[in-house]
Amino acid sequence: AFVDPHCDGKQVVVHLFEWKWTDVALECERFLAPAGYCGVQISPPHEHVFLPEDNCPWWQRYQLVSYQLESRSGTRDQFVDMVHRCNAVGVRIFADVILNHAAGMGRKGPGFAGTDFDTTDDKHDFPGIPYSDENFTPRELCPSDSGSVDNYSVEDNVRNCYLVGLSDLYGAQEYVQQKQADYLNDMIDIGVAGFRVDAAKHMWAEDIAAIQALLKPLNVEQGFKAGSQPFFMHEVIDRDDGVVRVQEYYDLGIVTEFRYSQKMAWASTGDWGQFGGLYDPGWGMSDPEHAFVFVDNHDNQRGHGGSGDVVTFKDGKLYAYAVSAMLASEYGFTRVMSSYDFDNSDQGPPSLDDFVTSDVTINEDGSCGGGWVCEHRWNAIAKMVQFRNAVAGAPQENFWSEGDSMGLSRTGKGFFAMSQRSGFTASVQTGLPGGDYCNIIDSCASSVTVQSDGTADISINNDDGVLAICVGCKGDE
Ligand code: ARE
Ligand code: CA
Repeated sequence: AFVDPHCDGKQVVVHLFEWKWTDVALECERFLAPAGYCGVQISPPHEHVFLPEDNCPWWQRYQLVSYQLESRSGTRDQFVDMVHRCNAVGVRIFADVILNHAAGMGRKGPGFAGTDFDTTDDKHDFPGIPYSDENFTPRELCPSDSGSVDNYSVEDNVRNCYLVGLSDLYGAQEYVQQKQADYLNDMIDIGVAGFRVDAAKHMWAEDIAAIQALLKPLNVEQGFKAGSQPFFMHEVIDRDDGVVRVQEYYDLGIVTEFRYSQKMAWASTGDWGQFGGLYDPGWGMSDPEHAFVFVDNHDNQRGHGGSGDVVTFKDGKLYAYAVSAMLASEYGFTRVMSSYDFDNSDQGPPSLDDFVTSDVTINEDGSCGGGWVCEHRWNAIAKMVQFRNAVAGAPQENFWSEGDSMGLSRTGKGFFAMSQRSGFTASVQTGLPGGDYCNIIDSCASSVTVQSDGTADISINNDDGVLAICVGCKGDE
Protein backbone atom coordinates (compact mmCIF):
# COMPACT_ATOMS: atom_id res chain seq x y z
CA ALA A 1 0.00 0.00 0.00
CA PHE A 2 1.04 3.61 -0.66
CA VAL A 3 3.85 2.47 -3.01
CA ASP A 4 2.49 3.72 -6.34
CA PRO A 5 3.85 7.14 -7.40
CA HIS A 6 1.09 7.53 -10.03
CA CYS A 7 3.29 8.63 -12.90
CA ASP A 8 2.62 6.13 -15.69
CA GLY A 9 5.51 3.86 -14.84
CA LYS A 10 8.13 6.59 -14.80
CA GLN A 11 10.88 5.80 -12.34
CA VAL A 12 12.69 8.86 -11.02
CA VAL A 13 11.80 11.63 -8.59
CA VAL A 14 13.91 14.79 -8.36
CA HIS A 15 14.26 16.76 -5.14
CA LEU A 16 14.19 20.42 -6.16
CA PHE A 17 15.57 21.51 -2.80
CA GLU A 18 14.43 25.02 -1.80
CA TRP A 19 13.08 25.87 -5.24
CA LYS A 20 10.23 28.36 -5.44
CA TRP A 21 6.86 27.07 -6.66
CA THR A 22 7.02 29.39 -9.67
CA ASP A 23 10.31 27.80 -10.75
CA VAL A 24 9.12 24.24 -10.08
CA ALA A 25 6.14 24.87 -12.38
CA LEU A 26 8.40 26.16 -15.13
CA GLU A 27 10.81 23.26 -14.69
CA CYS A 28 8.02 20.70 -15.01
CA GLU A 29 7.03 22.20 -18.34
CA ARG A 30 10.38 23.03 -19.86
CA PHE A 31 12.54 20.15 -18.64
CA LEU A 32 11.14 17.46 -16.33
CA ALA A 33 8.28 16.32 -18.56
CA PRO A 34 10.38 15.96 -21.72
CA ALA A 35 13.23 14.30 -19.78
CA GLY A 36 10.84 11.69 -18.36
CA TYR A 37 10.96 12.52 -14.66
CA CYS A 38 8.11 11.05 -12.62
CA GLY A 39 7.80 13.89 -10.18
CA VAL A 40 9.26 16.42 -7.82
CA GLN A 41 9.91 16.24 -4.10
CA ILE A 42 9.35 19.82 -3.00
CA SER A 43 10.57 21.54 0.16
CA PRO A 44 8.05 21.71 3.05
CA PRO A 45 5.11 23.89 1.96
CA HIS A 46 3.65 24.77 5.40
CA GLU A 47 4.24 27.95 7.37
CA HIS A 48 7.57 27.65 9.19
CA VAL A 49 9.63 29.69 11.62
CA PHE A 50 11.34 32.75 10.22
CA LEU A 51 14.92 33.23 11.43
CA PRO A 52 16.47 36.33 9.86
CA GLU A 53 18.74 36.65 12.92
CA ASP A 54 20.33 33.35 11.79
CA ASN A 55 20.37 34.45 8.14
CA CYS A 56 17.33 32.30 7.42
CA PRO A 57 18.97 28.88 7.30
CA TRP A 58 17.43 26.27 4.98
CA TRP A 59 16.39 24.26 8.04
CA GLN A 60 13.91 26.86 9.30
CA ARG A 61 11.42 25.07 7.05
CA TYR A 62 11.58 21.95 9.21
CA GLN A 63 9.98 23.84 12.12
CA LEU A 64 6.21 23.98 11.80
CA VAL A 65 4.20 27.06 12.83
CA SER A 66 0.89 26.46 11.03
CA TYR A 67 -0.52 24.38 8.18
CA GLN A 68 -1.08 27.41 5.95
CA LEU A 69 0.53 26.82 2.56
CA GLU A 70 2.69 29.89 2.85
CA SER A 71 6.45 29.38 2.90
CA ARG A 72 9.78 30.58 1.63
CA SER A 73 8.98 28.79 -1.63
CA GLY A 74 5.81 30.78 -2.22
CA THR A 75 2.15 31.43 -1.55
CA ARG A 76 -0.84 29.11 -1.59
CA ASP A 77 -1.89 30.44 -5.00
CA GLN A 78 1.55 29.74 -6.39
CA PHE A 79 1.45 26.26 -4.85
CA VAL A 80 -1.89 25.49 -6.50
CA ASP A 81 -0.66 26.81 -9.84
CA MET A 82 2.48 24.65 -9.62
CA VAL A 83 0.58 21.46 -8.82
CA HIS A 84 -1.89 22.01 -11.64
CA ARG A 85 0.73 22.90 -14.23
CA CYS A 86 2.96 19.97 -13.32
CA ASN A 87 0.05 17.51 -13.37
CA ALA A 88 -0.97 18.89 -16.75
CA VAL A 89 2.37 17.74 -18.21
CA GLY A 90 2.37 14.44 -16.32
CA VAL A 91 4.85 15.38 -13.60
CA ARG A 92 3.72 14.67 -10.03
CA ILE A 93 4.28 16.75 -6.91
CA PHE A 94 5.32 15.08 -3.66
CA ALA A 95 5.31 17.33 -0.59
CA ASP A 96 7.82 17.06 2.22
CA VAL A 97 5.66 16.94 5.37
CA ILE A 98 6.69 17.41 8.98
CA LEU A 99 4.38 15.35 11.18
CA ASN A 100 6.69 14.39 14.03
CA HIS A 101 7.08 17.81 15.55
CA ALA A 102 6.34 21.52 15.42
CA ALA A 103 8.87 24.33 16.05
CA GLY A 104 11.95 24.01 18.24
CA MET A 105 11.64 24.87 21.91
CA GLY A 106 12.61 28.33 23.11
CA ARG A 107 11.30 30.18 20.08
CA LYS A 108 8.63 32.83 19.61
CA GLY A 109 6.67 34.00 16.59
CA PRO A 110 5.54 35.36 14.36
CA GLY A 111 6.17 32.64 11.82
CA PHE A 112 6.92 33.15 8.15
CA ALA A 113 3.32 34.06 7.26
CA GLY A 114 2.80 36.18 10.37
CA THR A 115 1.12 33.60 12.61
CA ASP A 116 1.99 33.78 16.31
CA PHE A 117 3.47 30.87 18.23
CA ASP A 118 5.41 30.57 21.46
CA THR A 119 7.66 27.77 22.75
CA THR A 120 9.57 29.85 25.30
CA ASP A 121 9.50 28.81 28.98
CA ASP A 122 8.33 25.32 28.04
CA LYS A 123 5.14 26.61 26.43
CA HIS A 124 3.64 24.90 23.38
CA ASP A 125 1.35 27.55 21.92
CA PHE A 126 0.45 27.21 18.26
CA PRO A 127 -2.80 29.21 17.98
CA GLY A 128 -2.76 29.02 14.18
CA ILE A 129 -3.61 25.30 14.22
CA PRO A 130 -4.39 25.24 17.20
CA TYR A 131 -2.02 23.03 19.20
CA SER A 132 -1.27 23.56 22.88
CA ASP A 133 0.61 21.76 25.70
CA GLU A 134 -1.72 18.77 25.75
CA ASN A 135 -1.01 17.98 22.07
CA PHE A 136 2.68 17.33 22.70
CA THR A 137 4.20 14.08 23.91
CA PRO A 138 3.98 13.95 27.72
CA ARG A 139 7.40 14.32 29.34
CA GLU A 140 6.99 11.11 31.34
CA LEU A 141 6.85 9.06 28.12
CA CYS A 142 10.37 10.17 27.20
CA PRO A 143 13.07 8.29 29.10
CA SER A 144 16.00 10.64 28.38
CA ASP A 145 17.35 13.02 31.04
CA SER A 146 17.49 16.01 28.75
CA GLY A 147 14.12 15.37 27.14
CA SER A 148 15.83 15.17 23.74
CA VAL A 149 16.45 12.08 21.61
CA ASP A 150 19.83 10.79 22.79
CA ASN A 151 19.75 6.99 22.62
CA TYR A 152 18.92 5.31 19.34
CA SER A 153 18.82 1.86 20.90
CA VAL A 154 15.75 2.68 23.01
CA GLU A 155 12.49 2.89 21.12
CA ASP A 156 10.68 5.22 23.55
CA ASN A 157 13.68 7.52 23.43
CA VAL A 158 13.65 7.75 19.62
CA ARG A 159 9.86 8.12 19.37
CA ASN A 160 8.81 10.07 22.45
CA CYS A 161 11.69 12.48 23.07
CA TYR A 162 12.37 15.79 21.32
CA LEU A 163 14.48 15.36 18.14
CA VAL A 164 17.17 18.08 18.39
CA GLY A 165 14.91 19.99 20.77
CA LEU A 166 11.94 20.11 18.38
CA SER A 167 8.56 20.11 20.17
CA ASP A 168 7.35 16.54 19.73
CA LEU A 169 3.74 16.13 18.67
CA TYR A 170 1.69 13.54 20.54
CA GLY A 171 0.90 11.49 17.46
CA ALA A 172 -1.26 9.00 19.34
CA GLN A 173 -3.96 11.63 19.85
CA GLU A 174 -6.90 11.57 17.49
CA TYR A 175 -6.99 15.35 17.54
CA VAL A 176 -3.40 15.57 16.30
CA GLN A 177 -3.97 12.86 13.69
CA GLN A 178 -7.04 14.69 12.39
CA LYS A 179 -5.21 18.04 12.11
CA GLN A 180 -2.39 16.33 10.23
CA ALA A 181 -4.81 14.50 7.94
CA ASP A 182 -6.64 17.79 7.26
CA TYR A 183 -3.33 19.29 6.17
CA LEU A 184 -2.54 16.39 3.84
CA ASN A 185 -6.11 16.28 2.52
CA ASP A 186 -5.89 19.97 1.66
CA MET A 187 -2.93 19.18 -0.58
CA ILE A 188 -4.61 16.05 -1.96
CA ASP A 189 -7.59 18.20 -2.98
CA ILE A 190 -5.22 20.54 -4.77
CA GLY A 191 -3.69 17.59 -6.61
CA VAL A 192 -0.47 16.38 -5.01
CA ALA A 193 0.38 12.70 -5.57
CA GLY A 194 2.04 11.94 -2.27
CA PHE A 195 4.37 12.83 0.55
CA ARG A 196 7.87 12.48 1.94
CA VAL A 197 7.44 12.01 5.68
CA ASP A 198 10.18 13.82 7.56
CA ALA A 199 11.59 12.06 10.62
CA ALA A 200 9.23 9.08 10.22
CA LYS A 201 11.78 7.18 12.31
CA HIS A 202 10.67 9.26 15.28
CA MET A 203 6.97 8.47 14.84
CA TRP A 204 5.17 5.30 15.90
CA ALA A 205 4.14 3.31 12.83
CA GLU A 206 0.57 2.98 14.09
CA ASP A 207 0.29 6.77 14.39
CA ILE A 208 1.31 7.17 10.74
CA ALA A 209 -1.18 4.44 9.78
CA ALA A 210 -3.91 6.30 11.68
CA ILE A 211 -3.27 9.47 9.67
CA GLN A 212 -3.27 7.49 6.42
CA ALA A 213 -6.65 5.99 7.32
CA LEU A 214 -8.10 9.52 7.37
CA LEU A 215 -6.86 10.48 3.91
CA LYS A 216 -8.97 11.02 0.82
CA PRO A 217 -8.23 9.32 -2.47
CA LEU A 218 -6.22 11.40 -4.95
CA ASN A 219 -8.04 14.03 -6.99
CA VAL A 220 -9.53 12.53 -10.19
CA GLU A 221 -9.81 15.99 -11.73
CA GLN A 222 -6.03 16.19 -11.56
CA GLY A 223 -5.62 13.02 -13.57
CA PHE A 224 -5.54 10.34 -10.88
CA LYS A 225 -7.51 7.11 -11.20
CA ALA A 226 -10.53 6.93 -8.92
CA GLY A 227 -9.64 5.48 -5.54
CA SER A 228 -5.87 6.12 -5.80
CA GLN A 229 -3.94 6.23 -2.54
CA PRO A 230 -1.19 8.81 -2.07
CA PHE A 231 2.43 7.71 -2.47
CA PHE A 232 4.45 7.77 0.78
CA MET A 233 8.24 8.03 1.15
CA HIS A 234 9.33 7.67 4.76
CA GLU A 235 12.55 9.14 6.06
CA VAL A 236 14.09 6.53 8.34
CA ILE A 237 17.86 6.54 8.79
CA ASP A 238 18.64 2.89 9.47
CA ARG A 239 22.22 1.73 9.20
CA ASP A 240 21.68 -1.38 11.21
CA ASP A 241 22.71 0.70 14.19
CA GLY A 242 19.60 1.25 16.26
CA VAL A 243 16.29 -0.14 17.39
CA VAL A 244 14.20 1.35 14.56
CA ARG A 245 14.42 -0.66 11.35
CA VAL A 246 13.15 0.14 7.86
CA GLN A 247 11.09 -3.07 7.74
CA GLU A 248 8.65 -1.59 10.24
CA TYR A 249 7.45 0.86 7.55
CA TYR A 250 6.66 -1.55 4.72
CA ASP A 251 2.88 -1.28 5.18
CA LEU A 252 3.09 2.51 5.10
CA GLY A 253 4.92 3.14 1.82
CA ILE A 254 8.52 3.07 0.66
CA VAL A 255 11.36 3.87 3.03
CA THR A 256 14.75 5.57 2.67
CA GLU A 257 17.69 3.19 2.35
CA PHE A 258 20.69 5.12 3.65
CA ARG A 259 22.99 2.07 3.45
CA TYR A 260 22.64 2.43 -0.33
CA SER A 261 24.25 5.89 -0.31
CA GLN A 262 26.99 4.55 1.90
CA LYS A 263 27.72 1.64 -0.45
CA MET A 264 27.65 4.02 -3.37
CA ALA A 265 30.30 6.18 -1.69
CA TRP A 266 32.50 3.14 -1.10
CA ALA A 267 32.13 1.98 -4.70
CA SER A 268 32.93 5.48 -5.92
CA THR A 269 36.41 5.30 -4.43
CA GLY A 270 37.26 3.46 -7.67
CA ASP A 271 36.14 0.03 -6.58
CA TRP A 272 32.96 -0.37 -8.58
CA GLY A 273 33.01 -4.08 -7.85
CA GLN A 274 31.29 -3.16 -4.58
CA PHE A 275 28.33 -1.98 -6.57
CA GLY A 276 27.73 -5.54 -7.78
CA GLY A 277 26.57 -6.89 -4.44
CA LEU A 278 24.74 -3.73 -3.62
CA TYR A 279 21.52 -5.15 -2.29
CA ASP A 280 22.56 -6.89 0.89
CA PRO A 281 19.61 -8.26 2.88
CA GLY A 282 22.09 -9.65 5.41
CA TRP A 283 22.88 -6.06 6.33
CA GLY A 284 19.22 -5.37 6.94
CA MET A 285 18.69 -3.47 3.70
CA SER A 286 15.14 -2.92 2.56
CA ASP A 287 13.63 -5.25 -0.01
CA PRO A 288 13.67 -3.85 -3.58
CA GLU A 289 9.94 -3.05 -3.55
CA HIS A 290 10.21 -0.77 -0.52
CA ALA A 291 13.69 0.73 -0.91
CA PHE A 292 13.83 4.46 -1.60
CA VAL A 293 17.35 5.14 -2.86
CA PHE A 294 19.52 8.17 -3.65
CA VAL A 295 23.20 8.99 -3.87
CA ASP A 296 22.95 11.88 -1.39
CA ASN A 297 20.25 13.99 0.22
CA HIS A 298 19.83 17.56 1.44
CA ASP A 299 21.13 16.60 4.90
CA ASN A 300 24.11 14.40 4.26
CA GLN A 301 25.44 16.53 1.39
CA ARG A 302 26.08 19.24 4.00
CA GLY A 303 27.07 17.23 7.07
CA HIS A 304 23.61 17.06 8.68
CA GLY A 305 21.71 13.89 9.42
CA GLY A 306 24.59 11.60 10.28
CA SER A 307 26.36 12.30 6.94
CA GLY A 308 29.56 10.23 6.72
CA ASP A 309 30.39 8.50 3.46
CA VAL A 310 28.59 10.29 0.69
CA VAL A 311 29.27 11.50 -2.85
CA THR A 312 27.81 14.89 -3.80
CA PHE A 313 27.86 17.42 -6.64
CA LYS A 314 31.03 18.79 -5.05
CA ASP A 315 32.77 15.64 -6.34
CA GLY A 316 32.05 16.76 -9.90
CA LYS A 317 32.19 14.06 -12.53
CA LEU A 318 32.39 11.29 -9.95
CA TYR A 319 28.93 12.32 -8.83
CA ALA A 320 27.57 11.87 -12.34
CA TYR A 321 29.04 8.35 -12.39
CA ALA A 322 27.43 7.52 -9.08
CA VAL A 323 23.99 8.78 -10.10
CA SER A 324 24.28 7.06 -13.47
CA ALA A 325 25.11 3.76 -11.77
CA MET A 326 22.12 4.19 -9.47
CA LEU A 327 19.78 4.87 -12.38
CA ALA A 328 21.14 1.89 -14.31
CA SER A 329 20.70 -0.65 -11.57
CA GLU A 330 17.53 -2.48 -10.69
CA TYR A 331 17.30 -1.88 -6.96
CA GLY A 332 14.83 0.55 -5.40
CA PHE A 333 12.81 3.63 -6.32
CA THR A 334 15.24 6.40 -7.20
CA ARG A 335 15.55 10.06 -6.26
CA VAL A 336 17.93 12.52 -7.87
CA MET A 337 19.14 15.40 -5.70
CA SER A 338 19.10 18.93 -7.14
CA SER A 339 21.09 21.35 -5.02
CA TYR A 340 22.26 24.91 -4.69
CA ASP A 341 25.89 25.68 -4.08
CA PHE A 342 26.93 26.49 -0.50
CA ASP A 343 29.97 27.21 1.66
CA ASN A 344 28.52 26.56 5.07
CA SER A 345 26.06 23.93 6.16
CA ASP A 346 23.34 26.31 7.41
CA GLN A 347 23.31 28.58 4.37
CA GLY A 348 19.93 29.04 2.74
CA PRO A 349 19.19 29.07 -0.99
CA PRO A 350 20.51 31.76 -3.34
CA SER A 351 18.68 34.89 -2.33
CA LEU A 352 18.64 38.63 -2.34
CA ASP A 353 19.57 40.71 0.71
CA ASP A 354 16.17 40.23 2.30
CA PHE A 355 16.37 36.41 2.14
CA VAL A 356 13.86 36.20 -0.69
CA THR A 357 14.84 33.17 -2.75
CA SER A 358 16.18 34.02 -6.19
CA ASP A 359 14.77 32.69 -9.43
CA VAL A 360 16.56 29.73 -10.97
CA THR A 361 18.34 30.97 -14.07
CA ILE A 362 18.92 28.72 -17.08
CA ASN A 363 22.05 29.24 -19.17
CA GLU A 364 22.12 28.91 -22.93
CA ASP A 365 23.73 25.47 -22.71
CA GLY A 366 20.89 24.23 -20.49
CA SER A 367 22.82 24.32 -17.23
CA CYS A 368 21.64 26.43 -14.30
CA GLY A 369 23.12 29.65 -13.01
CA GLY A 370 22.75 31.97 -10.06
CA GLY A 371 24.07 29.41 -7.57
CA TRP A 372 21.67 26.61 -8.56
CA VAL A 373 23.50 23.38 -9.37
CA CYS A 374 20.69 21.46 -11.10
CA GLU A 375 22.33 18.04 -11.04
CA HIS A 376 19.10 16.72 -12.58
CA ARG A 377 20.02 18.57 -15.79
CA TRP A 378 23.57 17.22 -16.04
CA ASN A 379 23.81 15.40 -19.35
CA ALA A 380 24.50 11.85 -18.16
CA ILE A 381 22.00 12.09 -15.30
CA ALA A 382 19.14 13.42 -17.42
CA LYS A 383 19.77 10.83 -20.15
CA MET A 384 19.92 8.01 -17.62
CA VAL A 385 16.40 8.92 -16.51
CA GLN A 386 15.29 7.93 -19.99
CA PHE A 387 17.29 4.68 -19.69
CA ARG A 388 15.73 3.81 -16.33
CA ASN A 389 12.22 4.35 -17.68
CA ALA A 390 12.99 2.23 -20.74
CA VAL A 391 14.37 -0.75 -18.80
CA ALA A 392 11.87 -0.78 -15.93
CA GLY A 393 11.06 -4.31 -14.86
CA ALA A 394 13.97 -5.93 -16.72
CA PRO A 395 16.19 -8.08 -14.48
CA GLN A 396 19.75 -6.95 -13.75
CA GLU A 397 22.34 -9.47 -14.94
CA ASN A 398 25.88 -9.75 -16.33
CA PHE A 399 27.44 -7.37 -13.82
CA TRP A 400 31.17 -6.91 -14.32
CA SER A 401 33.72 -4.48 -12.98
CA GLU A 402 37.36 -3.57 -13.50
CA GLY A 403 38.24 -1.15 -10.74
CA ASP A 404 37.16 2.20 -12.12
CA SER A 405 34.90 0.70 -14.79
CA MET A 406 31.76 -1.38 -14.64
CA GLY A 407 28.76 -2.54 -16.59
CA LEU A 408 25.52 -4.45 -16.32
CA SER A 409 22.60 -5.48 -18.41
CA ARG A 410 18.92 -5.08 -17.83
CA THR A 411 18.25 -8.21 -19.77
CA GLY A 412 16.20 -7.84 -22.90
CA LYS A 413 15.83 -4.08 -22.56
CA GLY A 414 19.09 -2.29 -21.94
CA PHE A 415 22.82 -2.34 -21.32
CA PHE A 416 24.90 0.15 -19.33
CA ALA A 417 28.64 0.67 -18.89
CA MET A 418 30.83 3.42 -17.51
CA SER A 419 34.52 4.05 -17.12
CA GLN A 420 36.67 6.68 -15.49
CA ARG A 421 39.38 5.83 -18.06
CA SER A 422 39.26 7.56 -21.42
CA GLY A 423 39.00 5.30 -24.44
CA PHE A 424 37.95 2.26 -22.40
CA THR A 425 37.19 -0.83 -24.51
CA ALA A 426 35.81 -4.26 -23.60
CA SER A 427 34.02 -7.29 -24.98
CA VAL A 428 30.82 -7.80 -23.04
CA GLN A 429 27.58 -9.73 -22.83
CA THR A 430 24.85 -7.13 -23.22
CA GLY A 431 21.87 -9.40 -22.65
CA LEU A 432 20.18 -7.72 -25.62
CA PRO A 433 18.76 -9.01 -28.89
CA GLY A 434 21.22 -8.66 -31.79
CA GLY A 435 21.22 -5.41 -33.74
CA ASP A 436 22.59 -1.87 -33.85
CA TYR A 437 21.99 0.38 -30.89
CA CYS A 438 23.00 3.98 -30.29
CA ASN A 439 24.42 5.47 -27.13
CA ILE A 440 21.77 7.78 -25.72
CA ILE A 441 24.36 9.55 -23.54
CA ASP A 442 26.08 11.21 -26.51
CA SER A 443 22.80 11.61 -28.41
CA CYS A 444 23.68 8.75 -30.74
CA ALA A 445 27.09 10.08 -31.80
CA SER A 446 28.41 6.58 -30.99
CA SER A 447 26.82 3.19 -31.42
CA VAL A 448 27.17 -0.48 -30.54
CA THR A 449 26.63 -3.57 -32.68
CA VAL A 450 25.25 -6.46 -30.66
CA GLN A 451 25.80 -9.96 -32.09
CA SER A 452 23.00 -12.52 -32.19
CA ASP A 453 24.40 -14.14 -29.01
CA GLY A 454 24.18 -10.81 -27.15
CA THR A 455 27.92 -10.10 -27.11
CA ALA A 456 29.39 -6.81 -28.25
CA ASP A 457 32.67 -4.91 -28.40
CA ILE A 458 32.17 -1.59 -26.69
CA SER A 459 34.28 1.52 -26.43
CA ILE A 460 33.46 4.44 -24.19
CA ASN A 461 34.76 7.68 -25.56
CA ASN A 462 32.39 10.49 -24.71
CA ASP A 463 32.93 13.25 -22.11
CA ASP A 464 30.68 11.60 -19.58
CA GLY A 465 32.41 8.22 -19.71
CA VAL A 466 29.02 6.54 -19.85
CA LEU A 467 27.44 4.17 -22.37
CA ALA A 468 23.73 3.41 -22.26
CA ILE A 469 21.82 1.56 -24.96
CA CYS A 470 18.25 0.38 -24.78
CA VAL A 471 15.60 -1.20 -26.95
CA GLY A 472 13.51 1.52 -28.58
CA CYS A 473 15.74 4.36 -27.33
CA LYS A 474 16.69 6.93 -29.91
CA GLY A 475 18.79 9.40 -28.04
CA ASP A 476 17.43 12.84 -27.65
CA GLU A 477 13.84 12.43 -26.47
C1 ARE B 1 17.84 23.11 14.07
C2 ARE B 1 19.19 23.40 14.67
C3 ARE B 1 19.33 22.67 16.00
C4 ARE B 1 18.17 23.04 16.92
C5 ARE B 1 16.85 22.73 16.23
C6 ARE B 1 15.64 23.13 17.06
O1 ARE B 1 20.22 22.97 13.77
O2 ARE B 1 20.57 23.04 16.59
O3 ARE B 1 18.26 22.29 18.13
O4 ARE B 1 16.82 23.45 15.00
O5 ARE B 1 15.58 24.52 17.22
C7 ARE B 1 16.89 19.94 9.95
C8 ARE B 1 18.34 20.24 10.31
C9 ARE B 1 18.51 20.45 11.81
C10 ARE B 1 17.53 21.51 12.30
C11 ARE B 1 16.13 20.99 11.99
C12 ARE B 1 15.01 21.93 12.45
O6 ARE B 1 19.17 19.15 9.91
O7 ARE B 1 19.85 20.91 12.05
O8 ARE B 1 17.71 21.73 13.69
O9 ARE B 1 16.00 20.87 10.55
O10 ARE B 1 15.14 23.18 11.89
C13 ARE B 1 18.25 12.39 12.71
C14 ARE B 1 16.80 12.06 12.36
C15 ARE B 1 16.42 12.45 10.94
C16 ARE B 1 16.79 13.90 10.63
C17 ARE B 1 18.27 14.05 10.90
C18 ARE B 1 18.76 15.48 10.67
O11 ARE B 1 16.57 10.67 12.56
O12 ARE B 1 15.01 12.31 10.83
O13 ARE B 1 18.57 13.70 12.30
N1 ARE B 1 16.44 14.30 9.26
C19 ARE B 1 15.20 15.09 9.00
C20 ARE B 1 15.39 16.12 7.91
C21 ARE B 1 16.26 17.24 8.40
C22 ARE B 1 15.56 17.97 9.54
C23 ARE B 1 14.79 17.08 10.42
C24 ARE B 1 14.65 15.73 10.18
C25 ARE B 1 14.00 17.71 11.49
O14 ARE B 1 15.82 15.53 6.73
O15 ARE B 1 16.59 18.16 7.37
O16 ARE B 1 16.56 18.64 10.37
O17 ARE B 1 12.77 18.14 10.88
C26 ARE B 1 22.23 8.89 13.20
C27 ARE B 1 20.80 8.42 13.43
C28 ARE B 1 19.82 9.27 12.62
C29 ARE B 1 20.01 10.73 12.92
C30 ARE B 1 21.46 11.12 12.63
C31 ARE B 1 21.74 12.58 12.96
O18 ARE B 1 22.63 8.59 11.88
O19 ARE B 1 20.68 7.06 13.06
O20 ARE B 1 18.49 8.89 12.95
O21 ARE B 1 19.14 11.50 12.06
O22 ARE B 1 22.35 10.31 13.42
O23 ARE B 1 21.50 12.83 14.31
CA1 CA C 1 8.09 11.68 18.05
